[in-house]
This record gives sequence, structure tokens and C-alpha cells, in this order.
Amino acid sequence: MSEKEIKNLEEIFEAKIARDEKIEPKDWMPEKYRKTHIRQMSQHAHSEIVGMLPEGNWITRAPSLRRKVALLAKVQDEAGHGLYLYSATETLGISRDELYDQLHSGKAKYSSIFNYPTITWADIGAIGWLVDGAAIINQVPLCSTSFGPYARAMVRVCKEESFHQRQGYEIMLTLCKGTPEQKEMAQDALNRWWWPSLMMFGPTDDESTHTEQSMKWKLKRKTNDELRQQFIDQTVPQADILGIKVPDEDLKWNEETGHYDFGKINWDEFWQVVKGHGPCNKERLQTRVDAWEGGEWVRDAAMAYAEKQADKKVKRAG
Ligand code: BYC
Repeated sequence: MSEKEIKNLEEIFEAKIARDEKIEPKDWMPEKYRKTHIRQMSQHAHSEIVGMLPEGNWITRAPSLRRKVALLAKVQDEAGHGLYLYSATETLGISRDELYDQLHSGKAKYSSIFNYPTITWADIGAIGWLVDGAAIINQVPLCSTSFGPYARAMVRVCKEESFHQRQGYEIMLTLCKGTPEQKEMAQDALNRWWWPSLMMFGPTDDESTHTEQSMKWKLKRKTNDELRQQFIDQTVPQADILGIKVPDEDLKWNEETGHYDFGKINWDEFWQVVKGHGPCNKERLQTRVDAWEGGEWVRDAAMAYAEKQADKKVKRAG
């Protein structure tokens, strides 16, 4: 393609973005736009799949049949989210096998939050309330992201996340209205999940490598710091209703800004976790690799069956 032709395509692409029109898989797009989307969307898909593990840990130990059913449904939803997102990523010209390989080799990232352990039942409440709560705040703006398949996947994902957030908050409410020991469990879970939940939104805007470009492309509609602040403003009053305390001595309502001021996030911890040195990184990755290897015979059998069916069809047609 000549330089002039490329320039022309770039102008058409930029004009579409400016008009808030969706970019679809067969439309021309700059290579960097394609790569950035593969990166973010696949990391999002991996996060959903790895995110099933901390909660899966509690399915057999849920305190009642009702809790078990709700948790099972939530974890299944997360598998569904991962699958939509992998499919949407494949429309950008990368195969599912390559995406899995990036996860299993440790090349691709997934959300830092899933490298923390779920020690008590209250952690399941805290994950629903805080982690899914953070995910909704992050993902609602993604419903109007510029890449069509990602935006459409997000609409359904957000509806399901809002159910997840409520089931988590309801677990926390029940514990907080229960015995002093149960309330203490809820407080302990908040203490452990609060700061990692704030880290989910990524580094501060001045440390974020991709925000500026992603905002221009309307991949991101809000910055990491804007979303984090929105999460804090929304969540602190919910902790007040529960009667438990957010573990931040510097947390204070600021009349002037109309937002909560908050304490310093431990960014060293964040980067340690992102680089693979969190409390559960090795265990999480190993579980995914084992599942992939253990499922090989199922994939082989499904392929052999599909080939046989295709052969039969050809023979019948002949
Ligand atoms: N963890 O330039 P930045 C869920 C990386 S799952 C790990 O700000 P960006 C759920 C970042 O990738 C929710 N890494 O990046 C499931 C980049 O490194 P690379 C998952 C992180 O992309 C089950 C570097 O740091 N949600 O809801 O502009 C149960 C610099 O960052 C993290 C999504 O994936 C992190 N927290 O912004 C319950 C949402 N943060 O790639 C719930 C979609 C940053 O250059 N993703 N990094 O090597 C996004 O919105 C954006 O990718 C982020 C980061 C806001 C996360």
C-alpha cells in the first residue's frame, strides 16, 4: 500500500473514532490499535479465567445450599465472560491457542487481585462486594469503548457483574448482622481486600504507560485515577452501612473536592504482585497449566469426533 493510501485509511479511522462509531474487526485499523486491544482484551479474559480460582476454592465449603448455588453460578458466569472475551480477541487475528500460550508461559498479565488467597468465607463476600464492585466501575465505561466486539461483550458482562456485586454485599451484610465473631471475619476480609482492590485500577495516571493513547482511541473512557476515586467514593458509604471500618487512617471526606481523600497505596506491593511475586501467583498459574494439560485428551477426542462427523458428511454428499 502506498503512503498516501495508508494516510487516507488513517484519516477514515480517526474520523470514525471522533464520531464515536465502532471499529469492527474487518475495518482497517492501525497495527498499534490492534495490538493494544489484543493486550488489554486478552488480559481481561485471562483475569476472568484465573479469577475463578480464588472463589472456586470455596464452592465445596459454602455455608449453605443457597450460598453454594449462587457461588457456582457466579464462577460459571466468569468462565462465560472469559470465553466471550477470548472470542472477541480472536476477531483481531490471534488464535485461542496463542492466547492460552501467552498466559501459561507467564508472558501475559492478568489482574493482580487474583494473586491473593481466600482464607475465610468472608473473603467470598469481600470479593463480590469489592472486586466485582471495582470491576463494574472499570467496565461500565468499556461498554462504550471504540472496538465493537469488546463493547458488546461488556454490556452483558456488566449486567452479570452487578448481580455478583450484590451477592457479595449480601454475604457481608449477613455476617455483619451476625455474631461478633462473624462481624470480625467481615472486618478482617475488608482489611485484607481493600488495598489490593484499589490496586486493580492500575498505576496512577502519571505512571500509566498506556492511558494517554488508550484514551485517544477511546479504548479507555476514564483514567485509572478517575475510576479509583469513583470506586472509593461509592464504596466507603457501603462500609458505613455494614458498620465496618475501611483500613485507611487518612480516609476523609473532602467538602471542597466532593471526594474522599485517601492514604498512600503501596505501589511496591502492586509491582511485586504484577511481576509474579504475589502470595499466590505461582499456584494460580500452575493450576491453569495443569488444567490445560489435563484437558488435552478431551480436546483430542472432540477434534477426532468432529473430523469423523465431517468425513461422514463428505461421504454422504458424495
Ligand atoms: N494487574 O498503562 P497501564 C473481574 C499493568 S476481572 C495486573 O495503566 P492499561 C473479575 C498493565 O497491563 C477484571 N497488571 O495499563 C473476575 C500494563 O502492563 P503491560 C479484570 C496491571 O492497560 C473474576 C502496566 O501495568 N479487568 O472483573 O492502560 C471474579 C501499566 O498499566 C494491573 C480488566 O482487565 C493490574 N491490576 O490499564 C471477579 C479490565 N493494572 O500490559 C471479578 C480491562 C495495570 O504493558 N482492563 N497493569 O505489560 C483495563 O481496564 C486496563 O487494562 C487496566 C490497566 C485499567 C487494568
